[in-house]
Amino acid sequence: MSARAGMRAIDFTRVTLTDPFWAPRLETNRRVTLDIQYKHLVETGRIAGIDPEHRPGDRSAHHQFWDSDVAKWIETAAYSLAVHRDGVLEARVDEVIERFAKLQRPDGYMNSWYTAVEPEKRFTNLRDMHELYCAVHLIEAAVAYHRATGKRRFLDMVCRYADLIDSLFGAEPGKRRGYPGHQELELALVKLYRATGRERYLRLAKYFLDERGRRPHYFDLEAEARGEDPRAWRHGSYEYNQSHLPVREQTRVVGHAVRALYMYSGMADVARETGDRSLLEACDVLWHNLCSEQLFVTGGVGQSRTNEGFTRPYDLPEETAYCETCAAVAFVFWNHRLLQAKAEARFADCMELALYNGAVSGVSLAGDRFFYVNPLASLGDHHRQEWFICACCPGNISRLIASVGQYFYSEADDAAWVHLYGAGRAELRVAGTELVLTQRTGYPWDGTVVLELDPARSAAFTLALRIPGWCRAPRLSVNGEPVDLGGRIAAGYARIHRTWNRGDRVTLELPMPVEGIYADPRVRLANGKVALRRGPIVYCVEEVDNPFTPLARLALPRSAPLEAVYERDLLGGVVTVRAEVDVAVGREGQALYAMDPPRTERRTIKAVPYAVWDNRAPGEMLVWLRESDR
Ligand code: FUB
Ligand code: ZN
Repeated sequence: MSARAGMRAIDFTRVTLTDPFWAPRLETNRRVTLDIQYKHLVETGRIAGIDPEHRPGDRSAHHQFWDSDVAKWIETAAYSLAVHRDGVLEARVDEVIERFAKLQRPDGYMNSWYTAVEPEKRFTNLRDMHELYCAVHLIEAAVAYHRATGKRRFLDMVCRYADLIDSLFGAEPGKRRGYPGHQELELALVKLYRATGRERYLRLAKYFLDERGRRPHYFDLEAEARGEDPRAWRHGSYEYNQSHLPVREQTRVVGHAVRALYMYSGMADVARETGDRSLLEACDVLWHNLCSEQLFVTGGVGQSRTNEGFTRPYDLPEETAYCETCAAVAFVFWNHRLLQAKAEARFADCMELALYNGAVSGVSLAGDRFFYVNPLASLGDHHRQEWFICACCPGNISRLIASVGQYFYSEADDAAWVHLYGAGRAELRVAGTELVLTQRTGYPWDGTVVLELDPARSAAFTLALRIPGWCRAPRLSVNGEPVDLGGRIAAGYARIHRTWNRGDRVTLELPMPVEGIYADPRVRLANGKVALRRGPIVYCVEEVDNPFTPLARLALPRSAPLEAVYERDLLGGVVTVRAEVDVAVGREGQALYAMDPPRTERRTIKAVPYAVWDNRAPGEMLVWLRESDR
């Protein structure tokens, strides 16, 4: 089998999850989140705001990217409808689509802000105004809805809009050489191309990437045409939206994290469709730069609130970590795409890290509250909220959860790839036959995975099983016969090539002791500290379990045994970690500073998965624990 062997992503509808982690979240997403998101869209005026007559000219009653919030809800609804028919939900979506149909102008244009509020200013400020970003989400929603229901109406509407955009922007004479100020249209156009087969959408996606960062700079010209001084832009450098350089020359991750990661995802998509290796090579350099210098231990991305994005190498703060939910979601998107392109488990490792930690922390267990910002420490004042004025994150985490099955497997002509583990069933097509792959496992709480293969007919192919980067001592057996993994693992996947028959059974054991994780010493704030991880799950301590604040008082001895305990009734059923720690004791009545160190007392701490923090009594939270030498 070749290194990549034509790995193809699969549709999430071919995967049914019955695991203890995602299955309940899928259910909650469908039953609760979709409904309450719709309620917020209605109550905040976002649905009414689609109406072209909606308070024309009244800025205060509208927001420039409301359309995207509504569209992400449609996309989530579509994913849900694809696997769970629901006439009420479908009728609700159809009604919203009809509102967009009424909004759409005869030339195809479809944007509520510029129709109701600033009709004379269409496409005059791509840099700031999210006009093309709103188009993205309409396209993604329409593609998903068409796929789920077979209905063409919305898809045809967005095609007309994309055709208009294509007629206006491009390198051809007479077109404007603009590109999105908030990237993502690149990846949406590839989706539209795949859904329709129309090459013009792929060409346009490629154009947007090729054009970005060229001189003269489009955003300068556009600002001057508006009578503005481009140098007065509040974000200063074009690093903010990654248009400071042509995309193939970018080697460092800079600027707004969500913009960057959507753009890198689009680069991977266009590379895949066009065979343009230079885009993939640029992605590789950027990925390495991000993962070796600026990735949080939770899979969160983007350190700073100021630019909602990247700062400096090894600047990975705790309390002030921004880690927008959307950025973790986009990081999953990007890794998934690079994984298909390169078939290397490092991308699946990152995908898993973000999925189980820094992305899914974005929604409460009840499915009704959301984090925009996902810090690694809290003094007790950071909580999920019902909704936001800038509500990009709720719809992003819900669309990710609703389609999470796609991240588990890929297929190729001669191989079935398993990237993630979790109880459930997948329908794949390999070596010319249908293959039902069933996983029996308690993952992520237990590392034993039994895979049953049911090919429609016996067939020779490779079963490629990811050996997670966190696992030190994997073991494998086929039909009870131990398999020596030495020499079988390539790029992080154990590859078993044989003729597979109905009922064949592979057992993969991924021992998951609780481990201490240490940061590169250049990460200033993590020096002398340790984070706890078990399998794919990163832990934190919360005040509600450990009532000795400030939690910074505790120190985990390096030699302390770390005990994992499954608690069925806690936080939906999780493995917690217990350890004995030293807690510095306050010296009431004494001076602020003294010549003697404080006394310490031994206490037992309990750590819970980071993803589920802030689901109980509010209080302090900490990921990085001080470590002592004892
Ligand atoms: O600007 C649109 C979205 O809102 C971005 O992706 C998020 O970072 C937030 O700024
Ligand atoms: Zn967001």
